[in-house]
Amino acid sequence: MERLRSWLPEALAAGVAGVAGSYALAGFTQAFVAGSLASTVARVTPGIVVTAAITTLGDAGKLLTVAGGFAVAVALFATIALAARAAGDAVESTALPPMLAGTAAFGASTLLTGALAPALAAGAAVGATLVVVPLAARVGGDAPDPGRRRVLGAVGTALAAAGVAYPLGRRRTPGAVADDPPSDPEVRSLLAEASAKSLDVDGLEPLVSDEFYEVDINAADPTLDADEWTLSVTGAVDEDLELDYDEVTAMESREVFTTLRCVGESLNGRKMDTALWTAVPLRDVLERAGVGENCCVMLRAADGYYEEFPVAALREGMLAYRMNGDPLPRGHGYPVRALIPGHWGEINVKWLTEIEILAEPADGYWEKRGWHGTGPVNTVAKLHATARDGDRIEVAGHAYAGTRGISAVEVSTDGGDTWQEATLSEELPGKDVWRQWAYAYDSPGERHEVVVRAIEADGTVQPKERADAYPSGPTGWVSKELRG
Ligand SMILES: Nc1nc2c(c(=O)[nH]1)N[C@H]1C(S)=C(S)[C@@H](COP(=O)(O)O)O[C@H]1N2
Ligand SMILES: [Mo]
Repeated sequence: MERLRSWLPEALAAGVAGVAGSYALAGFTQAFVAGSLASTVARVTPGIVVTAAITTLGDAGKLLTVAGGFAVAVALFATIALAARAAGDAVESTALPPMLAGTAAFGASTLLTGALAPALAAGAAVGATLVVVPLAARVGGDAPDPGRRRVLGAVGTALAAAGVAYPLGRRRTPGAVADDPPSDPEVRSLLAEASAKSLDVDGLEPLVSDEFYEVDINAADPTLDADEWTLSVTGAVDEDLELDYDEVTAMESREVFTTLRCVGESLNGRKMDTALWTAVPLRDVLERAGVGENCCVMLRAADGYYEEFPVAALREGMLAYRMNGDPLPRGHGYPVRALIPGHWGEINVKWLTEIEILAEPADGYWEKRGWHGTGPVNTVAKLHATARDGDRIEVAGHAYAGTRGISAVEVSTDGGDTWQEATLSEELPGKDVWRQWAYAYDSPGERHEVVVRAIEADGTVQPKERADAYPSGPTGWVSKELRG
């Protein structure tokens, strides 16, 4: 026990160094042990916990899985270091522990990630720590007691490893592959149109989102190479098809404004955004494969994600490969994702690799976890901006009804007793795109409740009844209490 405690600082330093070594060569990708472990943590966590994390923690949930991945990775290497020390102690060898620990750390990393170079770096860092920490403890000969020297040596080694690895790994973390400004004249003019049509209210996001939300099951997103990527069409088809990136992008494309909304967001949440996508229609691809009268499709992706929904929705779908004129950012599905107009975000599968036509319905990733998020979106009018100018108050937000379209937004400033029509942003081209609304009024000089509701294109009023995100998406009118 006593000996175990004396080894602990060194073992933890080995844990940190191993993670640092792996990060230095992998960056934040699936080849990084902590990234791969974080994805595993997220996947084996019971659906109900994941659901709670999404609806209550939002983006903090993702941070939590990343932190979990780090903790498990450090603990793994630390345990390896402890076991190696114990083995060395048993045979009274000082050479054995670093070699044993390094080899075991290399083996474990390879098994977890399948990536050799980062695993080698992790192994080397763990092994080296078991050499360096005892040396450092000996050099610091003046410190009062050996226990203290061991802790100082361990902390110093861990900090040094992290300090060296951080900038190296950062450089290896792939980001967006942007080539701005957008060179395509049609993209430029459509983006200019969206910006001109955006209402100018303080704190209101424009019609094309500045920050597009991200939701997926990964701690570290897949890093795909467009040159190696392929999309296969399989299952109940006349003929299996395989398309590569050049074939997809050679098809006749169009620029479409499309809004995405996550079924797991809160009623007035921030997981609804709009971009201009460059996309090719799926209809022609499906025709070539001969999809016939089948009921359903399963889309599969490089991150192991899969979602099932009716073929009828797929026929209206698209393969998107550019976003606002740039290649799809990695976080949004590089190189190719599905866009399924009017449907919840979850079937807009990113990093798409396979379209499997099914003869029978099946459950997708989220449906196995109790969600019903494969259908059309619920209608919503959000209230995100409140601007004041003297006694004037202006409230504003976005309204979205999928392909049903928005014809009006109504605002009540007296808790729903009376209603006025808000100003709407001019429509953007496209059948599946949100609109902004804004409404200015004289402050009543006292606490009052602002309520907003959307009217669909055919006159249907957004349902008033409130429901939580789980399982079928949030419903109800957004309301906000404002002080005089
Ligand atoms: N491969 C893959 N595609 C995915 C997901 C995922 O986890 N993996 N998440 C889905 C969910 S739940 C949503 S809401 C949208 C979000 O798209 P965005 O991250 O581009 O905003 O992607 C969908 N596509
Ligand atoms: Mo989602």
